[in-house]
Amino acid sequence: MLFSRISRIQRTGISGCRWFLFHRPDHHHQFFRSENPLHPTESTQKVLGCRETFSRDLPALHGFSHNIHHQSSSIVEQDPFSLVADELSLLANRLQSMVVAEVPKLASAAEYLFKMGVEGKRFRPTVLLLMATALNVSVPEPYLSGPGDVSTKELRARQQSIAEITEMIHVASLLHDDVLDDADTRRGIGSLNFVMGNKLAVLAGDFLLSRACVALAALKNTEVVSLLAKVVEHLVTGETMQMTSTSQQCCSMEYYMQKTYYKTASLISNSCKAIALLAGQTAEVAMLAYEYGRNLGLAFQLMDDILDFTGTSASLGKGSLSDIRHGIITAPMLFAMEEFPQLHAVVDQGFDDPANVDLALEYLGKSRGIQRARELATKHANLAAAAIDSLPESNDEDVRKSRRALVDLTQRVITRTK
Ligand code: GRG
Repeated sequence: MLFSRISRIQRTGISGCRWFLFHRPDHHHQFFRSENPLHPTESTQKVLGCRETFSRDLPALHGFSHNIHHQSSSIVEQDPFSLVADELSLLANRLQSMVVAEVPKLASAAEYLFKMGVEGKRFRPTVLLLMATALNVSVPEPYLSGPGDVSTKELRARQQSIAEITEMIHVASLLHDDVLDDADTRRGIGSLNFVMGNKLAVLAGDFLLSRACVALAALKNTEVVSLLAKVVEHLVTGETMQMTSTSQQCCSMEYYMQKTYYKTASLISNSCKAIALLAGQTAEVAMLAYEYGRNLGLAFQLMDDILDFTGTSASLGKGSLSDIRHGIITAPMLFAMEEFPQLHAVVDQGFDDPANVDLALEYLGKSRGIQRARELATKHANLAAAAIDSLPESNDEDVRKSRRALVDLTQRVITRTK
């Protein structure tokens, strides 16, 4: 039998045509309507300064297998989230208290996405708290800052503060994003702009951002302040790149990866680096922390973009196919375009006409776009795991456990369904 199972999605296109997504045993995905043979294709992309070749086959992925990152240290005895569960609930309480505002309407707007039940996956704080423990290794002599050294407890509190700041910046960006996208849901509930209007949603985002700035300033570490200030610039740059892209930029993998770094990976990568800097770690260790976050963030967004095609709107908390319907061209479609250059003309026409959405999906179904995007996500997940494996050795069981959890997260990111 050609197809192993019918996917979760069974969709009626806007134009009225019915779409079924099949998962095939060979991991090709196919939107039902065509079974055309697939053509090998190869393209070279420049991603964030390094040239990489993405080919139909995998050897081009710099020797990184697309299979699960196998190594002795990746045996996971505990769910990564449960390892930091106590600290995550402290963080939830602290976030609630940090967004208390003088004006009641602003307070209720600002705490909207911090309420129990709509707190999101807490993916970023989990990574950062695990990273804090993973880097809990002695710092070489020249890096010790002398009498000003903070106690272990104080250091942990400062690193927890980075996790809180990161989550506040993240939620602020979600609030602004929903206004820009005119979204009516977020995390399965009405978006703040939908419930309270655009003006209050923008102000609530600004308020969260300002509270994050206050907390950041309190750390009195200018390097960390400038890292996170840069992140906010990147968020705005990435969003603007997406909003203003020309049709040539829309079809460029390099542009897409740069935008993806700005919109998603910069926050987690620079926050990971901040965790290392606060611990007084060496530049090399800080860079490995950054590389872990960068590659994890890229893998995370690539999967998000795949799930926008393959997931259900219930599990994503937003309408499926929302990217393409908003004219946002992501990795699966970019890879499909390499196999079917005719797609360029469809993209150029835009997706206001639902028939164009259906046509693009038809090409995507015939292509290896979903599979190649998945392979790229896997490559970045493996690079993230490799960064953890390159950290200085430690015999401390907590450190090792957190590192295994960070490696485990790289695999969870690429196997997640929501
Ligand atoms: C106000 C800082 C600020 C920025 C304004 C609008 C904008 C500029 C940037 C948008 C950035 C953005 C929303 C990027 C998408 C990032 C992303 C992958 C969000 C989804 O993250 P999840 O799945 O969400 O972790 P949960 O709900 O689980 O927290």
